[in-house]
Amino acid sequence: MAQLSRRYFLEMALSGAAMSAMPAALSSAAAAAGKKMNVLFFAVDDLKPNIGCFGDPIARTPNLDRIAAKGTIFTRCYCQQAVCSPSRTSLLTGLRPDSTQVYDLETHFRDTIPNVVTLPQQFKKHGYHAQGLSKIYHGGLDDKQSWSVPHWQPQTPGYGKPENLELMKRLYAEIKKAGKDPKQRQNRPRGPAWEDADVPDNYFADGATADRAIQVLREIKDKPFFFAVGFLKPHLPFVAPKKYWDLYDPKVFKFAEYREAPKDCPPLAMSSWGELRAYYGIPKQGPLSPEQERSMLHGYYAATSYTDAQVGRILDELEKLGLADNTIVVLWGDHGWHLGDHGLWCKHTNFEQATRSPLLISVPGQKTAGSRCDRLVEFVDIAPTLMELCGVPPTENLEGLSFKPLIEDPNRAWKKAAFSQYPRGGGKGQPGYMGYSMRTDRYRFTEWRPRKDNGEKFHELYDMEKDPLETVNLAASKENADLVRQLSAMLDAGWKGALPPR
Ligand SMILES: [Ca+2]
Repeated sequence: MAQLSRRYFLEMALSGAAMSAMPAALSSAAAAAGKKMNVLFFAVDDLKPNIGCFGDPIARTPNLDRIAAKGTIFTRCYCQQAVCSPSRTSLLTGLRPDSTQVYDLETHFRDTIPNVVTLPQQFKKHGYHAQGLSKIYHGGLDDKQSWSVPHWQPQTPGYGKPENLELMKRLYAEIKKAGKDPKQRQNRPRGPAWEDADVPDNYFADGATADRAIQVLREIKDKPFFFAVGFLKPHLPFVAPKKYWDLYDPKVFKFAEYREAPKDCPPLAMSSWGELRAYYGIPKQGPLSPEQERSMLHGYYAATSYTDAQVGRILDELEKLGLADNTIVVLWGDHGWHLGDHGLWCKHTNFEQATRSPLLISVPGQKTAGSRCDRLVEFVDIAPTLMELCGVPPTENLEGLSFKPLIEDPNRAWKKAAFSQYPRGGGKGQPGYMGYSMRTDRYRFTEWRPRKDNGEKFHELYDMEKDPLETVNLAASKENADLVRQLSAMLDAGWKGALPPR
């Protein structure tokens, strides 16, 4: 029976065939009552898997752990490009960056693929109320067609301490005085990279978003919904109410063990972490001071706990309203983050720390509650999975695979590789490079291809079993030439070549 149902699910997933409204193996009391499955969809900005249920001994994330206890943790999930808008666009369309043509923070997918039907839009088309709060698409790049009602953005201050509010006023005034518009992205002044103001949760955006989410749940509880709630933390600046900083003794934070570029790696692999350097008081060149580094670590964890608490308030309301039995809860962080490893901060690379992203899902009635799945999955898989779980037909040309079979059986055979990419260089008429990266069970392999001409390619190869910190690029060594050739062929075969056997 188990064997039969596994094959059945795999075939369903691969063929993209008509979906049953509520697959038998995941049926629940909700199905018996004839209720449709809702989706509560949490998008967390810059959250890496430094989370209790992912095995982080420091993180205080009881509410993310609550989702895990009722669902599945995906320990090896990869984003398709380690920066906000390309990653989110890919996830929300179920298409990879080469199909969306969104590689930066400016391009809107309606300009490149105007007729695409997004994940929330498909739910809307099939009888669901689709609503989004705060950052779901990247800031300023919202998509009206995705939602049943206008998207909502929190309007809250960026800092809580009077001296930081004063500083921001001064920085804005300086930019205006220089004849520039401080509201434009490239001119926007940056304040301190962290802050521990003693303010209530809803003083900042994520607390206000949770307040709004609770109100919305009460309004939409009687109709099937796809409800997307975005959180801005732990994105920089690491501004969180003081009580979340107080959860951690600063002495517990350990600095990254390996702090250099990998031996023999091409310079293209590295970033200059310009995002962090734009913040007030951060050096424009060279490393952070140990004090700054400790504050960065402390701030990242505090901001994560702050968001975790907001997730918890919404989960409480879901339960209070009696919706927990027919609501799938899914939570993801849009990419990983370098917390000092390789001497790097922020995202913007193809390394494991930037591409590996947290994914949690709980499906009411799932028999594998509390399970951990170590198979390779990708963000493009989320759209087909949610459509299948809710009996919503799949949109056209999806480039991911529903991982519902892994929710059923976390140990079954699955994809041979997960794919990410990152552009480097270019701009001002220069085509630059695209780094195509592939995570297999054992290796990370990256090929930097010139985007327009036939110039030189550069390779990176890391043995993640023997060298999980990616300290040595093995691609440079002649003895690995055969392995590089094999992995290169696998990269060329792409995601279709990495699908599980039927
Ligand atoms: Ca992000």
